Amino acid sequence: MTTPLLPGIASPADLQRLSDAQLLQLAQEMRDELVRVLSIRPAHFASNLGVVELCLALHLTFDFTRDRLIWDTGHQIYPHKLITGRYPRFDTIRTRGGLMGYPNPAESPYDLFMTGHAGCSVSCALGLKIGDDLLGQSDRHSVAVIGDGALPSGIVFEALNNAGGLNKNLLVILNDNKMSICPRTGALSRALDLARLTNLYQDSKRQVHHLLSRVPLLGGMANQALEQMRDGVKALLRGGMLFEELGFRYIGPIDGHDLGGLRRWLRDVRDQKGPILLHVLTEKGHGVPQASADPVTYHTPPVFEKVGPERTILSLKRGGAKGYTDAVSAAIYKALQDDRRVTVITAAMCQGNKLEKARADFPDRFFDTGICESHAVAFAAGLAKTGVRPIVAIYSTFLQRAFDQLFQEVALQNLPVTLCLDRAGLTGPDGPTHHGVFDTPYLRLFPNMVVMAPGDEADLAPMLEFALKHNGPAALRYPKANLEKVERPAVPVELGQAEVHDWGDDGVLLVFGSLFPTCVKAAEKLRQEGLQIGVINARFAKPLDRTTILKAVEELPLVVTVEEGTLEGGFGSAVLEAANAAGLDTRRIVRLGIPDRFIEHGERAELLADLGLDVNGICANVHQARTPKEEMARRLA
Ligand SMILES: Cc1ncc(C[n+]2csc(CCOP(=O)(O)OP(=O)(O)O)c2C)c(N)n1
Repeated sequence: MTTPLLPGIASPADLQRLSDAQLLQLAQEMRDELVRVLSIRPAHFASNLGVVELCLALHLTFDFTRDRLIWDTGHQIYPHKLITGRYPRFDTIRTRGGLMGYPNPAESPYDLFMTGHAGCSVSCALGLKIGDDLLGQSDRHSVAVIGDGALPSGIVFEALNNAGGLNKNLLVILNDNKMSICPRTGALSRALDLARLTNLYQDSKRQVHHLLSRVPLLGGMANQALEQMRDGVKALLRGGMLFEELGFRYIGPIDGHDLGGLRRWLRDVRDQKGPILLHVLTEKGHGVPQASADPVTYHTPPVFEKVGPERTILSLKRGGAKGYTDAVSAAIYKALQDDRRVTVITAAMCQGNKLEKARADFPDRFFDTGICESHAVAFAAGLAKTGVRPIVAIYSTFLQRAFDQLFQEVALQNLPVTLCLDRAGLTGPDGPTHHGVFDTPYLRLFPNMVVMAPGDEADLAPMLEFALKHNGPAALRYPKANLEKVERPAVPVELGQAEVHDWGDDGVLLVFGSLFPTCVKAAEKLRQEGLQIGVINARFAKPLDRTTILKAVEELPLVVTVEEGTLEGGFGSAVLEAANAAGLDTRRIVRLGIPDRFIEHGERAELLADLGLDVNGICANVHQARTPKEEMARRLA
């Protein structure tokens, strides 16, 4: 039996003493470790399997204690974690207190930025390069690795344009596996396919260019024929020409699973001058047959059973309970059925938003823009202007990339764009890059914008219906959580109207969105403890139901606002502002929500409990809020 090598890799320096055969063994072991750990925990899988050789080749060629490496998005960083001293803790990945599923500078100096949003690698790598140069450290190399899914993000082209213009030494590695999460979309994907087809390697390309440059510019027919030939050959090289025109030297495509070849190419480009784009072809899910055959499912598969050394997966264990995403996807489907004007737009998250059925059945009214959130929102504005009713189905955290489009193209024009904000709240194991906790403040900033949150499953469909009828922009935010329902008579959704679930003499929980069922349970518990605390399902953060809310602040001894979002400028702030503007005593208002710090990763329920946003936490907060200040001071003394 061969001795395992992975446990002996404490840092990339240890790779240097391995033979070629041992490096291949190590690649196998890294894949085995990915399969072992990720079979028991949902996480990014196929993308990581695909970059094992690329990761090894990069660390063998560069010294990232000085050189700079940015993995775009960061979801494919697991092999990098395995060989940068984190193998012993790899078991803990994506659990509370354990390793993060994305780059994290607090874990390792080999991770430069904490990222999880796509498209920033080239900009950051360029900034690093120029900063190092300015500080007299121009020997440091800068490398960005970006997937073909992330490549079409607008910011990437802003960075390529800037880098090509500055003509700095920058290496961009295009990790082309033909996939985003779903199959990639857009014209750029065709250009990359073409580059794949030509399959010309750098040497032969150089020869062709050399030959072409020597074609003399003759007059008449001969010249015409030669020019046509030149255009024909150039057309063959078209996949890379896009980058060449942006000032990059395009090299490739090369095989991303041939470790020896990768190392040779990287050594070659490492010492060349100017911006270079190295096109590397990889297979998403490489080494696990089911994952490479179905990379969409295996992008982030549920827990699975595996057997044998061939890494054959026996079965996927899918979760049973339905979530908010399911209910919204069903409501969107129904809206598409009911109204020919309804369209749905996703920025590369068709699978995450469960829109596959809409994509299949309404191909002319379904649009996947790729990872281009800002475009998706402005595009929706264009659609809305014509009379079409666009729904942008988007994760709360990714909508941040479209802040200015929300302002100008949507809110300023008062266009009826419906924003369905999935994963609004604490998203769990993805952590700070993915928690959707900032949308309420950044949406409620803008005049014309309606900001809603369903209190439970029953609110969802009526809220979407309301948004589609409303003559202006409207957003609804809902969590990454199983559906919950508070049994009660239906109360129609009306603009700026809260739903009074019950009124309590001792105070009220005024809740915006996902924690409504939790608040109902907390109120029951408080009742058993002798307190009459009511619950109001606020439904709207903008416009606020001033009548109901100000009445509560005026008449009740305590109003506790509750939201699964940041307290900085959130729903609670809106309530404080309204009460203050009405000249009411705001000391009766207590706000519960996410404090002003980035929240780590962990299960949503764990994080909510940590933050005092579960039943016990809310009850404790109510008791504390009722304790007179003098009594608190005495207890603390
Ligand atoms: C701004 C932003 N939008 C959407 C996502 C969700 N997302 C994570 S990975 C991914 C696909 C990335 O594809 P690619 O860059 O080709 O990497 P691959 O997984 O194929 O290796 C998407 C859409 C994200 N992380 N960031």
